[in-house]
Amino acid sequence: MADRKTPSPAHRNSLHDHAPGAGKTPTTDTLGTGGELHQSVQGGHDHADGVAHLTDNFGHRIADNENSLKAGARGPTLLEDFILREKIFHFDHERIPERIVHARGSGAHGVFECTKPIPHLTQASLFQKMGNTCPVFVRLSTVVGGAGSVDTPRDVRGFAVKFYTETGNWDLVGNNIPVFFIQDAIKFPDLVHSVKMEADRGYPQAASAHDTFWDFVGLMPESLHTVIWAMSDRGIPRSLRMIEGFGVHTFRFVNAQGRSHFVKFHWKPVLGLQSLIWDEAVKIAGADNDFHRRDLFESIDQGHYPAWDFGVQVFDEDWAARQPYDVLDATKLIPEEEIPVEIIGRMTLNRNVDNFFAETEQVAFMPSNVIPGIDFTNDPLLQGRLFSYLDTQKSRLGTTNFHQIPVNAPKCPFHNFQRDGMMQTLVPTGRANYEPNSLAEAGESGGPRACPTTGFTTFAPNTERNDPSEKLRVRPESFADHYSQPRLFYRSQTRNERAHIASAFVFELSKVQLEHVRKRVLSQLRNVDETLAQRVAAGLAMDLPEKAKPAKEPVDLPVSDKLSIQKQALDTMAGRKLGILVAEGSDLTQVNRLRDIVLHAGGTPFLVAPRVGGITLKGGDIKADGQLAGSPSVLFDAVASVLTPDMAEKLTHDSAAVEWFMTAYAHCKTIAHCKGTQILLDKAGVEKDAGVVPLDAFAATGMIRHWEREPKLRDLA
Ligand code: HDE
Repeated sequence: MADRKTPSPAHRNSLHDHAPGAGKTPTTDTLGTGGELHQSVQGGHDHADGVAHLTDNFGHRIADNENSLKAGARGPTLLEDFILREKIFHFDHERIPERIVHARGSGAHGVFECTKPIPHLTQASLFQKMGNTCPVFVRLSTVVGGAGSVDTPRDVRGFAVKFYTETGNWDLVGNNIPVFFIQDAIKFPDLVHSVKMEADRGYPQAASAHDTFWDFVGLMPESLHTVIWAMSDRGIPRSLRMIEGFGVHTFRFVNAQGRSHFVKFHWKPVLGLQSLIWDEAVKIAGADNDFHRRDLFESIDQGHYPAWDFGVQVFDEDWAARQPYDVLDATKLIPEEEIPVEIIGRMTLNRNVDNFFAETEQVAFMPSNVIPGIDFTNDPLLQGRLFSYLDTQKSRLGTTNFHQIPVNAPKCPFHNFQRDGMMQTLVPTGRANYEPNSLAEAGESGGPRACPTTGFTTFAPNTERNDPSEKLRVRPESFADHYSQPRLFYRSQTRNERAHIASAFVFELSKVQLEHVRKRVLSQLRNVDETLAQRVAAGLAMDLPEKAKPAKEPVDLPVSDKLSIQKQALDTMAGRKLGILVAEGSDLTQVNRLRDIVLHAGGTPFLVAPRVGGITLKGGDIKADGQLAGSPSVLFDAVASVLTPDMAEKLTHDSAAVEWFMTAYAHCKTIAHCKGTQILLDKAGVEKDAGVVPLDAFAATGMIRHWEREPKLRDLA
């Protein structure tokens, strides 16, 4: 493994520059920072032999960190022990409420660079000049599970990006699926309650395969589009570095002349899209609970920085009005074949967090954080979100001053008359805490003033086919077609991908206890695609129920290849991991050859051996990266083995070794092997095919999955 990269001090501190009292004073005229009052947690004033003295939170040095103060050596502990009390008091309060959704996430810092300026479309500062850069913080998450749940459940993934622009923070809080389950914010608590663990029994954790979720789905056909995406391979990504991101809603771009266009935002992973196979996802949950978190952390740590191209689909109101769906409806996407995604920037994640709690846990995203040049639309889901996120931060972070937490603070100056509140860490000077004031006329600081020319102005013309004089609790007629787009999605998949979707429905519905719920979902699926409904019914051994009556008859839309992962798969080893099985006497030259191929292509080789400490190969001694039983092949994109015939024979009696090949084969992975390994392959039932190759064919075969093997292993009919 490569050495851990240590960022330069300047780099590390970039986020902290605007922390209260940290050198620069971003808030000079109204929010004096109190300079010397703010000592850093690391101290810096108090070193002995380069090691800081241990103190309590008020700076008192601690002489003994092993023993509490007692009345006699075996006596009771004294209340007087302020050191013990402070330590335990603080510990007792370490946890804050976890996010009600997206509780489990991984964060990283990075940079966004504009690669194609678009001032004609938007005045957003970061898109004005080629090469403009701005720091970002990204949090990628699962939705349903709690903070300590697994990384690989079938779920949507959150894709939240905070751009620290020179005109303020812009939060693009999206998902890895371009549509959402519901059309109106008022249904969000119902959706989330239905999918989270059931209220009486407290399970299942991090899983949608249970009664209440599917009950909701069957009764809310608008959810089907997102459901079919979640049931597809998109719901079980191989890596957080290999997911797309979507802003989901239609937003507005507004240019300097006040002209507006609609826009949809996209993130496209440079490493390409890749997913797991369901059986793999299940096994990984046991083999490495932190599979995605570890993968992201390690790749950044090793300097393999994940990157995404940032793209936009831009269109105007006239185009929108001609579509068979409403662009304000978050359950609809715009096929890329209709409006291509124009790439205008790239984001690279290049620094892990220094502290998980301070940054990843405390980061507060809010879709209401927009900058001049970007504005909202009347999408009723987006409108509800604009309320919700500000609210949630108060209950999660406990104070209206959550914006002062370094990861949330803007990196541009901010000045206003908001004052006080719990955990106020800024020390404003002067008495100008209201406006208008004339204090400047007396030579005092009068504080900041509004900026009509450069400040945020809401895009005024409400042209979104709307009559604002009517107050109505209704769903617009234009939101009524719930089936055409899930049908489009299903029909745009490859044969294997369709089979995966059908299997996912069967798996999930097989966990549903209520017969009428299964039936209702099947009756909905008949509107999506009859063959899908038949496959699912057959998998459950159920008769097909009557078709649900659609509010609007679906139509057939032209197939979109961009909706399929397999149709876009990249044949690359970059970012992928090769597991190499070795044992006593393996040929080191061959091992090194494999390692070089993978490293050269930007991948990671990982040596697996029956014993991890040290091993004598033909050609030298090495240490393995992982022990066989603890490093099952589900953790790798492809496997290779370099074994002497003797060792291979011995390993045929080790179920971990047999399973290593059996599952690699079942998951359609490349298996590159030496002659000696053959006996082990035979035991594992591995048959020869284009993906089972001799070692010297590994470079040409690569680490792509061999889907053509799948019909031999699974019923795809
Ligand atoms: Fe969220 N969502 N959401 N959401 N959401 C939250 O905010 C909410 C929606 C998304 O990594 C919460 O700070 C409502 C759509 C992401 O910190 C909460 C509605 C999309 C994250 C909340 C939606 C998202 C959240 C929980 C319907 C994709 C994680 C903690 C009106 C476009 C951000 C928090 C992170 C988090 C509310 C719908 C994405 C409770 C009310 C649609 C990626 O405020």
